Amino acid sequence: MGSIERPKVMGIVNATPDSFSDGGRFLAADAALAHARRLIADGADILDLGAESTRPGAEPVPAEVEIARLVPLIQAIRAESAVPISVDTMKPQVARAAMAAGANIWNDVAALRFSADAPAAAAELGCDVILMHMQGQPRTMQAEPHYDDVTAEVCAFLAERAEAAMAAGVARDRIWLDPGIGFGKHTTCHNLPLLARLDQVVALGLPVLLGASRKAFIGAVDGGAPADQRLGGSIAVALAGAAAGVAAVRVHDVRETVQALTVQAAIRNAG
Ligand code: HH2
Repeated sequence: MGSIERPKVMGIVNATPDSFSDGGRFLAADAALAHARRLIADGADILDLGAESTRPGAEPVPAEVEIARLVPLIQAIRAESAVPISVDTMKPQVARAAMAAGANIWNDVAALRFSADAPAAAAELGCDVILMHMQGQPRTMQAEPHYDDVTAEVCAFLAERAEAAMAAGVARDRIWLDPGIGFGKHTTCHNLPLLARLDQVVALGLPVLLGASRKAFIGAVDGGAPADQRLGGSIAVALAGAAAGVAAVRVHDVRETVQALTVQAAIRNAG
């Protein structure tokens, strides 16, 4: 038997400014590049750059603003590193600009559904595409999520979106799937059963990305721990994902996650 490899670690880089003043924007761009450098040094296998928050209730960001935040950052990272870059956007025009600037992966939490042009754009770009499950729309998705069988419904959705992408011309070996932890899912009633049956998502036969870092269900399980105190829970989910066979995890705390997954793989390989 060959040795078990750990999942790839995708580090999250937020390119969303807190302030809309020019000074704030400049500082935000600088801070995003510094953060990207830090995550590369910490061992990130992939960087995921986002310029539009998908948090419930977050305001949409126009495409030009997303492009203005992302393109200079991608160029600056590319000038010093060959690390694969993914871009977290629902807009084809942003994906096009990002790939032209040197990004490699389109991370679409809308799974190519929110723009009629999206499937054809993904095919034309020829980049890797992450198709994520979400019930509803980002602004309202946490209002009243409902499932009869969350895992079966997420799997059926992902299989359908992969078929739609391939029908539009996206190559099968470019497609990743993501169960969309926290996207239109009740904190514990939906996220926990889905995580318990992640092997069913993996069994769809395409690489799976798992994004659970610091999400609300961890706080719900651990007595209301705030987002900055969810590292232990985030690592627990990454380890569970690795045991279920996910290909990659999307995390804030790259160094700690790489270490946990490396030790887990070393133990499994010694057995
Ligand atoms: N989660 C968030 C954003 N993008 N993309 C994928 N593919 N999978 C995810 O689970 C995912 C994602 C959630 O982001 P949010 O909690 O709003 O903030 P952050 O970007 O800091 O994680």
